[in-house]
Amino acid sequence: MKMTGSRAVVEILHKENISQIFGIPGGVVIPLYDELYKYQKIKLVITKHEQGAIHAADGYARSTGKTGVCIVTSGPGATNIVTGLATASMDSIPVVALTGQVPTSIIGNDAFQEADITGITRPVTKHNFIVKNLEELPIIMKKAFYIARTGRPGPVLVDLPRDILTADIDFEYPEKVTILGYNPTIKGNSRQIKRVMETINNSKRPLIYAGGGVIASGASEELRKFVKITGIPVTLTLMGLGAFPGTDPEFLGMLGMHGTKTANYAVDRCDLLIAIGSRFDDRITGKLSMFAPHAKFIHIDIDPASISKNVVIDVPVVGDAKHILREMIEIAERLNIGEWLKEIDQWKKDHPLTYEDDDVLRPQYVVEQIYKVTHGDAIITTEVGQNQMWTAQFYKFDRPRQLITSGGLGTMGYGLPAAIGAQFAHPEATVFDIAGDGSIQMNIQEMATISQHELPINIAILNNGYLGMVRQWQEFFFDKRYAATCLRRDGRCPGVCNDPGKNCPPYIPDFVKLAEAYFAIGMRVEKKSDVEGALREAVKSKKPFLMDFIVNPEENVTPMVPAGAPLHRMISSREDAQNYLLA
Ligand SMILES: Cc1ncc(C[n+]2csc(CCOP(=O)(O)OP(=O)(O)O)c2C)c(N)n1
Repeated sequence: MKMTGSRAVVEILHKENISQIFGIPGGVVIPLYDELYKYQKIKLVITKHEQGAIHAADGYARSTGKTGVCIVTSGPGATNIVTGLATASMDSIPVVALTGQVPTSIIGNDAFQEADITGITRPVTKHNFIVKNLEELPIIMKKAFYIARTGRPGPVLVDLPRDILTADIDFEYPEKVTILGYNPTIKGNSRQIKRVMETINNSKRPLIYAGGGVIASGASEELRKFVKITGIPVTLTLMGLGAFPGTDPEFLGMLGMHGTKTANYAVDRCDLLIAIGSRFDDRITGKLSMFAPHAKFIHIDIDPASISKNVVIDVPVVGDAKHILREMIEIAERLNIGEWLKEIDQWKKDHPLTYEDDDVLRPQYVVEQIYKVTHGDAIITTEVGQNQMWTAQFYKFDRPRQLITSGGLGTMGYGLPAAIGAQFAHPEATVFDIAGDGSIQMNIQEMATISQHELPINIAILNNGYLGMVRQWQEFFFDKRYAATCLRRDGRCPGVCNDPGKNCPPYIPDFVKLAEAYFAIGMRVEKKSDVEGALREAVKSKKPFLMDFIVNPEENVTPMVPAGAPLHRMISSREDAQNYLLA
């Protein structure tokens, strides 16, 4: 059928089952937005910043498992999504970003709003394309969606010059696509799987260390079954939280820099570490040469490039975690590891996650109350920093796709737009963005998107008046010099703060007034006894609701493994940090 390139793109989106798009229009993509307007069947959400659009598409993808889509204009529109592409890339999230481009005839002329976006984004996309010949449009789009969602998922960018969008094409969409050199392995090698099971059966102190790959492959149920049969304890990465129930007795908590002592001691002591859909990143391993020093390593991953990248693997299996776990379940049996489980139980008893239980309003308490009020059933997005770590520690995620957080890149400003994507995907769900007062300001403009669509998103700011996580590092490792981390209104701020929490001027901005300016409900909470009531009111309101929790300014995330230290070397205070530095 004859149609314009723009119309063809819209037809393709429909054929790819895309029902929701995020973006901001601009000169070169007007024809595409015009077709979307006429088409009506695809919901279009205009954010206030392109970074908001790509994070919303990413939040939509993480909360559903479907591919998220955003459409932005050329030049600044396109460059504004770079952080979002890198965020999705680091966490293996399927996103397709369509960018407008200046007409093919003037590419390279420094035309108005021209940016070489395929050049700029090559390192932060799984793949990218520019459509230079109209006939290639359908096959490139087919490849883009295929690459984004298969194998180890990731973001794909398609750059669409204006003349491609306006010219006529005899449109036909291919049913299938083959890409030379790209053929992800799904089924694991059966011999390797047998070796895995033999190695497991011969171990005395096995431990499963699972990550976001389990969620991406939809293998949570298989993981749970495998654990129920074998009795092997489980720890999860930040990206993996929810892949195994957070309330299950076999769960040891998150591992790594802010993991539980139990999980980190277990890694240190285990004789077999079974990595499933996780990639041994430095926040997990600590000092690489001392990571799991007594262990053999099994690694199950769809990405062959991840195997033996950071840690030499004894038994690798390349493939999809769901398929491989199913085969493992068929030959799995109960292990005789009572002594090991006893040791772990003792750590659990001796080292629970704690915080001071007094009259002070502490952020961990707020997260615990959010857990209580939402019955553990909310979709939670986070910003980055202490707020993110307290959420990971104190909200028990029982389901996959319940925690939506920027793990690999650690993108401040991610949580609010990601919450928009998640809420659109799950209109009935209770959605919270647990935020820091620094991060939330990086995409605060998306409050307008929330209000425009009357999304009942709950924003819980754990307001400590600092770029808290950086301040914590300054407290522990920089002699308490709070350089450039104070966010209060003062001649010296942001600058150097030596007077934390005492005689300080008010926080800036006034988040309650800001919420009101965006037609949301704003509430400041300063007392511990008011937390639960505020949360109940917010959830009940079913309206955009911002809570500004004024928490203890110098609260720290503990335990903490200092960067570069071995996992068992955890510290919990400035004093511990000093001893660590002196040792
Ligand atoms: C875009 C971006 N810039 C800088 C950083 C470095 N960084 C990591 S955590 C953090 C502080 C975050 O402060 P806030 O949002 O107030 O959260 P808190 O740690 O206080 O909970 C900073 C600046 C980052 N992760 N992302």
